[in-house]
Amino acid sequence: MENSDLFVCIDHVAYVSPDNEEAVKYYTEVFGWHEIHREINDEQGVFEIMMAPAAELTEHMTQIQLISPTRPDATTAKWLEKNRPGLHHMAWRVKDMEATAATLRERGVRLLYDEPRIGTGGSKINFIHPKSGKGVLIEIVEPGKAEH
Ligand code: V0V
Ligand code: CO
Repeated sequence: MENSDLFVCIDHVAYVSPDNEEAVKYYTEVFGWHEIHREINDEQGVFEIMMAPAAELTEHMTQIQLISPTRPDATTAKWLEKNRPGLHHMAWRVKDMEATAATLRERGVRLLYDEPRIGTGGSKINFIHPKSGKGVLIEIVEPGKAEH
């Protein structure tokens, strides 16, 4: 795959805290961000709220994903035992999950899942392990049909 076809844009940056309702209130009232979507992802053990700088999403608009863990064994709950609330991962949007994952694997990148899992709004997601992400947890996401 050509380098210029691998990634589209930064889809979202994720902020993890124990209290998502408190976080969304602050982002809305103080920072003026707009809530555009919320859901619980049981597999990932997260309650997530997608925030945008405008009421309507436009193509390539980066979102902020506010996350709280929904159970003590969630990866983000374990992360909060070791870290203060803060930035947890960034997500790079891809056009073709299978092709991008195959190219990254060819280049020796460690992906967490053999097959993509389901993320926000029916998207396909996988993660680059922080050891392969220069110390950063990087999600790769192919949006679901309802999104851009
Ligand atoms: C752990 N490490 C991190 C990190 N979490 N580094 C940067 N950013 C993070 N968020 C480092 C940690 O400092 C250790 O480095 C090493 O990785 C191993 O960490 P650990 O504490 O032993 O944790 P593990 O290995 O049990 O779990 C780490 C991984 C886990 C990345 C494997 O968090 C995971 O499976 N993440 C993928 C799923 C996920 O994060 N789901 C929540 C978002 P040293 O000390 O060894 O140097 S769900 C989502 O975003 C959705 C649904 C969506 O967008 O649609
Ligand atoms: Co995410």
